[in-house]
Amino acid sequence: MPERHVLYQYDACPFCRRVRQFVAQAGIDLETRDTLRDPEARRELVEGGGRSMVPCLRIERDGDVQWLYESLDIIDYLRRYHEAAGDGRANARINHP
Ligand SMILES: N[C@@H](CCC(=O)N[C@@H](CS)C(=O)NCC(=O)O)C(=O)O
Repeated sequence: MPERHVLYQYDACPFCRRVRQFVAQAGIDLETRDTLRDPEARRELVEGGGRSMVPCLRIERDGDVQWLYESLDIIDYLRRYHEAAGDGRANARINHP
């Protein structure tokens, strides 16, 4: 069963940039929400994940929702997921902020 992933982030955040760069290099198609420009996105993040910290990956699987914080954990998760799915260039390297 495929998962649905949404990245909560904003442009100026270096940790978000690190995740966005990995996603771009890996050729992963990922929906994003900007928590600075979009108050609704920020509310979803705080209510769902419990913190306003970004980046945060919302993972939906079989109706269950998990909120994953920490840029390196998000990259690791996406890498493994897309490697297992056999798509993307999931071995792309990580840039440090
Ligand atoms: N260790 C975290 C650091 C994330 C972080 O510090 N994010 C900042 C923005 S650059 C933030 O969201 N600060 C506000 C908050 O914690 O609510 C990571 O690697 O993702």
